[in-house]
Amino acid sequence: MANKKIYFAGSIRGGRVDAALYHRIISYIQRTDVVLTEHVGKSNLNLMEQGRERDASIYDQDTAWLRESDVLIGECTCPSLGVGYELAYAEARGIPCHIFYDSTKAQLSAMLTGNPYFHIHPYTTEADIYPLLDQILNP
Ligand code: 6IA
Repeated sequence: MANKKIYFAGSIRGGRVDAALYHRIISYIQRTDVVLTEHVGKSNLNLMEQGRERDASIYDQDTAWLRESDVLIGECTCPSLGVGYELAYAEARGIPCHIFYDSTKAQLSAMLTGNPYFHIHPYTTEADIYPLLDQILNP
């Protein structure tokens, strides 16, 4: 299926150490498919809490995008409460979830690795990610 809708999940307030990597993964997916959450890879995000009303609109938009997505792809090397929440939200709605993390830098939560619902892809170099994305996007 061409033009899948991909929900890319990556840390925002959990820390932006991997923001450039998110950007590269998003650009790669966009060569063939649609990324609903392009902003996750942007370098100049405002990370500050902006009040419950602004955050409520972020929550409403993101959960709407999750419900319309075909696949969730999460980069989970940098732990993020929001990404963990999104994974559980997607699982509850039967949306396939693929989790990537650099196993030389991080250990994933047992709440993810212990759940057979999730497709988990530990990698040791960024180059490993792209052929796996090809398989996910063009099964
Ligand atoms: O707990 P975190 O902030 O690390 O959660 C990150 C995840 O939550 C990402 O995968 C996003 O989908 C979602 N998320 C968290 N904050 C935002 C956000 N903030 N905008 C959109 N999605 C978010 C405002 C930044 C902005 C002005 C573009």
